[in-house]
Amino acid sequence: MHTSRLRIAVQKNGRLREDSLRLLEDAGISFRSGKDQLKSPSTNFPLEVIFLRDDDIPQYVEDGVADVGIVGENTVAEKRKQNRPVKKLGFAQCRLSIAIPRGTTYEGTSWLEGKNIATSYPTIVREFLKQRKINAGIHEISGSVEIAPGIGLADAIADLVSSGSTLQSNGLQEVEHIMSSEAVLIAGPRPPVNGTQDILDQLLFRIDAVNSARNNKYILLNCPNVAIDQITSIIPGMKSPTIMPLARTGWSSLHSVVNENDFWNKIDQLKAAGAEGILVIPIEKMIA
Ligand code: PRT
Ligand code: ZN
Repeated sequence: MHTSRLRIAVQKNGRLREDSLRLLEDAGISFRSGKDQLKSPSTNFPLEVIFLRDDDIPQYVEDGVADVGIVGENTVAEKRKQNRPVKKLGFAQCRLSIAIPRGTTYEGTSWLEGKNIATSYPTIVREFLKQRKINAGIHEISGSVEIAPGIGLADAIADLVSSGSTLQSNGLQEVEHIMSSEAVLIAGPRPPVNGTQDILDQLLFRIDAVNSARNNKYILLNCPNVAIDQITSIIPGMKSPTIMPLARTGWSSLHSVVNENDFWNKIDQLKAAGAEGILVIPIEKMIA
């Protein structure tokens, strides 16, 4: 039995909060809800959530005030604290890009020479420019970066982009992709103490089960027995599909698992191979 708890830092308000808490809940870790709390101990797992601004999470994790934290890779790269990325979490995907006014001819990074770039990511942008031997001014602003060119504050911006609609509605075009980012679980520089490594291992095991389930679907279909081999090669599943005879002679029901990413492609192949009555069902947890 552990008396210790793993302290995990989660964004207090913002884009990461809901998905971070949902991941923990899907991993079977429950909390008493309450939005204004600074700390929330789990009621059924030796873990405590500490709610912080995302910018502060790398420092708190470095200092050991939190054992682990959930932040964007962009924040980890910007803050440059002693953080170890432990696991990518598959949400909050975005990219940090440079954008300039639409209609401007851009012939490469040399366009940026001598220009002013507004950004909330000065460290990452400075490094990007240094590697390309470009001299440009960096104007650090903390929010609404996309309006900077329009009000004459900067020639270009470097900001996070997901759908691209913010750039679009501010008359900007994306010209350089600096980095891709998603939410990541980070740990501090020192090895965890008092049994928290065991708790972290259990948490990571559960996160894997949740994320594999999210990325896969359970699939059931009917097929003529002559098509079983071909269909098995299309959807081999975790070990191999389950095959059960149908009451109708010469036909079987085949059950397997299919990855979300090539799902539609597989469905087309299955139909071509003679599959009928295809059912696709979400999986709640998946343990290999
Ligand atoms: O208050 P606190 O400091 O905790 O929050 P914050 O305002 O710094 O962060 P928040 O909640 O906006 O974002 C937290 C994290 O979410 C970021 O660090 C990224 O890792 C991730 N993330 C993913 C994003 C986006 N996608 C995103 N699209 N963060 C911000 N944006 C913004 C972007 O800055 C721009 O204003 O959304 C706009 C662009 O979106 P599109 O869809 O129009 O392209
Ligand atoms: Zn922030």
